[in-house]
Parts: sequence; structure tokens; C-alpha cells
Amino acid sequence: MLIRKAPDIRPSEITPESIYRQRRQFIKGLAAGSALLMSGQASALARYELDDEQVRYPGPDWLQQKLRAATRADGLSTDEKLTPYEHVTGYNNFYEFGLGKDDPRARAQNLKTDPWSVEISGEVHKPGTYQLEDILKGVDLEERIYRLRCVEAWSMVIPWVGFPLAELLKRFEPKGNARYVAFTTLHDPEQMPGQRSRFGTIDWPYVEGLRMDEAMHPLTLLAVGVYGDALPPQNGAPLRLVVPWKYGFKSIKSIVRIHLTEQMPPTSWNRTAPQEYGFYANVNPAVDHPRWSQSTERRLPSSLFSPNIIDTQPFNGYGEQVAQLYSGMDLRKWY
Ligand SMILES: Nc1nc2c(c(=O)[nH]1)N[C@H]1C(S)=C(S)[C@@H](COP(=O)(O)O)O[C@H]1N2
Ligand SMILES: [Mo]
Repeated sequence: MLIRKAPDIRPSEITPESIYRQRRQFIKGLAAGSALLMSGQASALARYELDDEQVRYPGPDWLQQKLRAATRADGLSTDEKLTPYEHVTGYNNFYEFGLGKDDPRARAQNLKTDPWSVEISGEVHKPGTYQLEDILKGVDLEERIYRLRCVEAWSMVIPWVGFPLAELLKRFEPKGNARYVAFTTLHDPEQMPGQRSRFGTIDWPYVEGLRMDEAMHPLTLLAVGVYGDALPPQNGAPLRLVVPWKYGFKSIKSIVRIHLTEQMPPTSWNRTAPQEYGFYANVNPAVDHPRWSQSTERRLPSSLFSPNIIDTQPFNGYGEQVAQLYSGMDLRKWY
């Protein structure tokens, strides 16, 4: 169930704001752009201090409160060096705001993300349309530091804050015949300039899907924050999916609908170019994209003189946790 035992009270909940801010300042020195991983299950979340704090997306107060009580899920996090905030929030794919990597940050800032409602529909016992604030009541947020591997062969290491999708699904009680979960992004051409034209590619709204067992996997996250703060619009505020063993396009942003179904749902990139993008889209260095190799990736930040090319791992390095979901499947066929 979604409602779990309350965690220990975090220092941030009992510390006056001024002292708390100083502590953030102090932790800045410790964090220094890399993860502070401690042993044990969960520990208090480090507050990342940024050089340009003013560019952070504030998010609503109720969400800030929850973010401050987040803990880190160490066992499910990588200790690789974090991709700097500047790149995580400034080099994005979010075609609703344009095709360029810097379009989303430049054009998404006025997206209205609160209040936000999400429709839960299809094969569930408790369908309905719920306010995000209500969906998050009783949810303990946790930090997960995941690799993100884009199908375009670049990658990042991102400290998300969110909660397992499985918790949400269980709360709305899937029926026995629910075999897939379909997700839909907001469709609002007034706010999303990219939706005013089709670019000859995506048929709006952006849609994605997972098989039920993938959706219920403990690594599958619904994120509401990044770097300890609210998710900015360019990263899919206020609610986006994160499936770290699949190519980035599966991690659909700004979700307004979660639909449980018996049928495999259509997905935007598969619909656009089925010979290039499959439904599964598991990261797989052995299966090249028809137009480029998938055997290596550019780990950002990368530059001409320091390209930072690394080998791509099967399932993006999460094979130990997820490979058994696909046992018996030919992953060349089910790309
Ligand atoms: N709605 C929507 N979701 C989307 C996309 C998009 O264009 N629209 N791009 C996808 C792609 S290709 C990637 S790599 C990731 C990028 O997430 P990030 O910008 O937060 O790193 O978002 C995915 N989710
Ligand atoms: Mo991507």
C-alpha cells in the first residue's frame, strides 16, 4: 500500500529555516557535485547547493515540505558522479517545447504545474481524477540516483526524488486483467508551443506504456523532484516517469493520465518510427539503432576535447535487477 510507516523525523522538520539554510550551505562543501552515499537503507537527503540557486524552479509550498522530508534510497542508487544541475535542467528532450536541447528550459518556465490533476482509469477498482497533492498525501518521497541513457547515445547521472510507481498502482487497486499501463502527457497547445505543429513527427499528446510487471518493478519511479528540489517544467514537472533500464524516451513527462489496460498500448516513438523504436526500448548495446551504434554513449558533460565516451551496459547497468523480466524473449526482435 501507498501509506507506509512514518519515517523518523528529519532534522529539516524541526529546524528553523535560517539554521536549515546554513546547514545547506555547509553540506554544499561535502556534496561538491558528487553523491554522498552512506551505507544502510535510507538516510537523510543531502541538500544540494547550487551556484545559481536563483534559477531553481520553486514548485508549490506543499511539495517543498514533502521534498524536505525525503530520504535517500541508497541501495537503489548509483554512486557515479552526478551530472551537474546545469546540464540536467538545460540539456533536455521535451518536444512539446521544441526540438532543440535548450528549447525546453527556455520555453517551459510558464507551464502551470499546480494545481495538477491525474486521471487514473481503465482496469482499476478505484478509477478517478485526483489532485496531485492528494495523490502524494501519505507518500514518503525518496531520492534515487539513476543513470539516464537517451536513445541518441548520450547519458547522465541524475538524483531524482520520487516514489515507486508500484505504490500508486496498488493504491488504486489494479484488476486481475490489467496487463499494461499507458501514460499520457498533457495536451495543451496554448502552453506547449511544440504541439502547435506536428514537426512531421509526433502525433500529440505524447504517450508511453509499460508492461504491468515493468510498471510494478521497484526501480520504476514517478519523480516529482530532482537535486532535492521541485522538478522544473523542462524535466517534466510536476510528475514524470523514470524507467532507468530503458531508453530515455520511455520516461514520459508531465503525466495527466495513467490508464491500465489489457492491450499493449501505442507509444509515441514506436508510432512515429516503428523500425527504429520498439515498445520495450530496453537499453541494449548489442542492438544498434538503424542509423547509429548503441554500443557506447557520451556521458555528459562532454565536449569536443573531452568527449567522455563510455561503454553502454545491457539494461543500462540494471541487468541484475531486471533481466529476468525478459527471460525467454528475443531482445533483437523485441527492441
Ligand atoms: N512528454 C514527453 N516526454 C518525454 C520526452 C518528450 O519529448 N515529451 N522526451 C523523452 C526523451 S527522448 C528523454 S531522453 C527524456 C529526457 O528527460 P530529461 O530532459 O529530464 O533528461 O525525456 C523523455 N520524456
Ligand atoms: Mo531520449
